[in-house]
Amino acid sequence: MNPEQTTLKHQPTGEAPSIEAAIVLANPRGFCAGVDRAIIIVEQALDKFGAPIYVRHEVVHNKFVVDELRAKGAVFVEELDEIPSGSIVIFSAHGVSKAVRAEAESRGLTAYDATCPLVTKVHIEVEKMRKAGMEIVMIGHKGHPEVEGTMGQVEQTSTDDHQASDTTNSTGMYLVETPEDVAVLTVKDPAKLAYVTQTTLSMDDAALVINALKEKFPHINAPKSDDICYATQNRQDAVKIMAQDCDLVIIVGSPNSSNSNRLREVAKNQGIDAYMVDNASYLKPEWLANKKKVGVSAGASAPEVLVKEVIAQLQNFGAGNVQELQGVVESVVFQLPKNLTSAAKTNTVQS
Ligand code: 10G
Ligand code: SF4
Repeated sequence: MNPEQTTLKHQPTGEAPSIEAAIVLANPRGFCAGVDRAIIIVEQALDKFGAPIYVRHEVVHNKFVVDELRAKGAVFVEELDEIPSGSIVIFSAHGVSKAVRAEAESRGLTAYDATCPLVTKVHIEVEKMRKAGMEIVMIGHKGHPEVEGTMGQVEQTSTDDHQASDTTNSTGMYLVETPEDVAVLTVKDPAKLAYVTQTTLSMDDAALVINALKEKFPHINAPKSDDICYATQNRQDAVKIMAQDCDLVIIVGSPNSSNSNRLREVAKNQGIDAYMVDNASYLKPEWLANKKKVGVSAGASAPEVLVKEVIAQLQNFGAGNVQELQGVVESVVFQLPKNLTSAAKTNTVQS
């Protein structure tokens, strides 16, 4: 983006802050490779097969993205029994349990998988660990779809009526969120234990939980490579650096976006005001009062167009020039699912 364009276009019209605050933009911010891929999958499915295309759960946790796809013909559902047999379904970027995959098949649905490959990597890890006879502690947020999907990679026994998001179940997986959860955790055999994490956790909070696990279970096996993904790490690092020089931080992201919430916390933990907004209409002019530097970033599911609108609104409130910070350049690109790219187009218009 060209920061100059943004600064030239907007004249202050709102309640002016008492000091003109400069704006700094974090880098990297916004869409990660998994979100890019997931949106393209829905768009390509719509293009190839026509509407309706069913999507299990919000493909990514962003209202703007979901509304745009809905307008193009995507139908978002929470459960597969809302989908007519024979339809097309796309699994969200957060991943699904094995039970959901099996249900899609038994309901006669054609599934295209928008699960981020870095989430799939954790799924494979879980399967291997279980096959090696280990119990697994998952560090994650209860009720989040990624946690349900990852916990659901191991089979439940027929007598097990727990939900995949329960903190413990007979699958040999345990869910913990905090060091306090670790303190009360009991496992079958501490010598055969491993852990995995949700990909979008706060790196600092996860480190505390991992330390607690290592202290309590010194033989616990760590994942081969970090489960917290590159995009989460880069965005948190960038906000941390940016926030050191700011007295206000705005994160663009929807309320249900876990990684966006974590970015707001990272800024807040630096002892400054930090707010998360779904779009520019949520900004309040009084947030800028007496602020000298406003940092702006966006969660991995928040489109850049919303960042531009937030900058424009901050400038309407009286904020000044935009400075874009330098950061890690990301070049990760994921391939689309083979069954989608090889599928023949059926959405042909009859003449
Ligand atoms: O941060 P969460 O997991 O809530 O998801 P999101 O859709 O807001 O951002 C993209 C991240 C994922 C798809 C989870 S791997
Ligand atoms: Fe994939 Fe990370 Fe993006 Fe999640 S946040 S979709 S794991 S790249």
